[in-house]
Amino acid sequence: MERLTIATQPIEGQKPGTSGLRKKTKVFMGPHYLENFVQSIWNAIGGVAGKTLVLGGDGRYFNDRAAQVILRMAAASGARKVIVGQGALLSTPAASNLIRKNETDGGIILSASHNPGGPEEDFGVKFNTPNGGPAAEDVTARIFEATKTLTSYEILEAQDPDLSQIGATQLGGMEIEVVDPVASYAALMEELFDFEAIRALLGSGFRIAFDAMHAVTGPYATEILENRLGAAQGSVLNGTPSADFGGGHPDPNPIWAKPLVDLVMGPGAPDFAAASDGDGDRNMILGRGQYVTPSDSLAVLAANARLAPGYSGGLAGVARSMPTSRALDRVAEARGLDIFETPTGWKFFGNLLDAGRITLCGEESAGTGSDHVREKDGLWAVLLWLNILAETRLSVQEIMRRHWGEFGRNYYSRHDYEAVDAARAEAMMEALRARLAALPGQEAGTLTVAEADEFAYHDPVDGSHSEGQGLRVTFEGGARAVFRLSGTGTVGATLRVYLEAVETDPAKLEGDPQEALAPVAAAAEALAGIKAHTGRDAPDVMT
Ligand code: VG1
Ligand code: CO
Repeated sequence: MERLTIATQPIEGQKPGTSGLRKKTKVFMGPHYLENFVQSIWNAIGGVAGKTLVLGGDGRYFNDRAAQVILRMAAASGARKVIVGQGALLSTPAASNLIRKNETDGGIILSASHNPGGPEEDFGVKFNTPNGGPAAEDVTARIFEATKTLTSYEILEAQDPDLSQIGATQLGGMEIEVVDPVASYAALMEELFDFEAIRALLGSGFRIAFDAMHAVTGPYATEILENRLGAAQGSVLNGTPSADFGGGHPDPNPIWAKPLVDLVMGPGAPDFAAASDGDGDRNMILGRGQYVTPSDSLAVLAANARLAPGYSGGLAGVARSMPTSRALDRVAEARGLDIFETPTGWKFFGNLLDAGRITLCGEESAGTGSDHVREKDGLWAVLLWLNILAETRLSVQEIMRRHWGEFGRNYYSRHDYEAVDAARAEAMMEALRARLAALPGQEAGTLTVAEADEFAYHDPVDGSHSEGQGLRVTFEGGARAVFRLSGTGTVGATLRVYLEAVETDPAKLEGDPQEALAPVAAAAEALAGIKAHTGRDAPDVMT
């Protein structure tokens, strides 16, 4: 086994986005591309000599090859040990759990999350720090800086170690421990939730469906929902991970998981249904005849978390990303909980969770989680919902009616314009940005602007500051429109327009969201000129 030093040159554009570095798979497979980025991670964290890391991914195309390259690079740079999920598979929350449980020096997750996979689609690499969470902005900035000055990387010339068998092996003096990807995570879930109560619910004729979308949660959901909780066999749909996610987008929303939505809206619907994304950190919650928006789900979980053993002591506080609806704020206010508003991306919750300022947090993009790990966690959200349903014996629809009746309803929808010409999208944002200060008092469609600004975040724990985190316009009466460019796309720019309207009139709590939001959508168009700037008549995706 020979340790090689390979000469290389900086590769442009290796700048981590909202969640790690995401590019077309072919780009990642290009000469030195993966190696450069991984060596830059090592360089940015002071090397990996003597360190222990966790490694795994969502099973997409190139996951297996990339894992072998990273192992040989870790060994060449003197890492002590790498803990790898069997078959190089780990869901994102399970990787976070292993990083924490084993008190490691961090880990690498191979995933482009909800983006499609395959040779023509997307791949991604993300570094998580010893707290189990995605690297904070100062670390990702150091990684990016390192990519710009790189001249060589270290790699071992060796045969591929066998990652298909659980157990310990060696690679050039480095220990590799191949672990069951599910075991430690499932044990953590048993600590947090009342499995007996959920088992009783599922044994009482309550039927569930979980769509793993051909992605990494299949084995987790099968073990936890079917084997341990006794859900009927076949409750887990599309449960075998595949390299191209069955040719679909592993994105749990009403567009990409439409068959599941059709199932709960049709005859013979199950009582509860859910889906998760490519890497298992997102969730979509459904009940018979009911779609629960992620923002509402977060609010419901915050209001009812006490019903689960892991949260029976109450919540220290809660947080949501800025574009997430303010349904959570209503719960926080009613319950006297501290609430924080952070920029988009899970990395911004890390400090609040580490400092014990919050217990629960979430994003409108179908991510909810708690202080049990430092990532959002799809199956965790499903289990907390099931625990709440087991305790209350209410239907999902009844839970939502009760929630809106108590707190009011924040109608909410996100309109995405995908693969827009980047310069045109930037121009739209720039034009709106320039007008923000002048907007208060102006009319936009049938609404009047109350406040407008560009969101910046001051981290109350470490004092760090993040600028340019989305343009937000609040209207009189409490409606809101937020504009942001995505940091996870791989083609052009994706414009996200987040729309919200508050309703407390008991007679208007069960309307159609797009109808309730039509005045806000019209106001957003009037203010930003989306159609003229992007050349698009309508959004590509509405969630
Ligand atoms: C999107 C979501 C954001 C989420 C991020 C990573 O980012 O909006 O809320 O944290 O994806 O989620 P952006 O920059 O495209 O809006 V995942 O499940 O893709 O790791
Ligand atoms: Co994800």
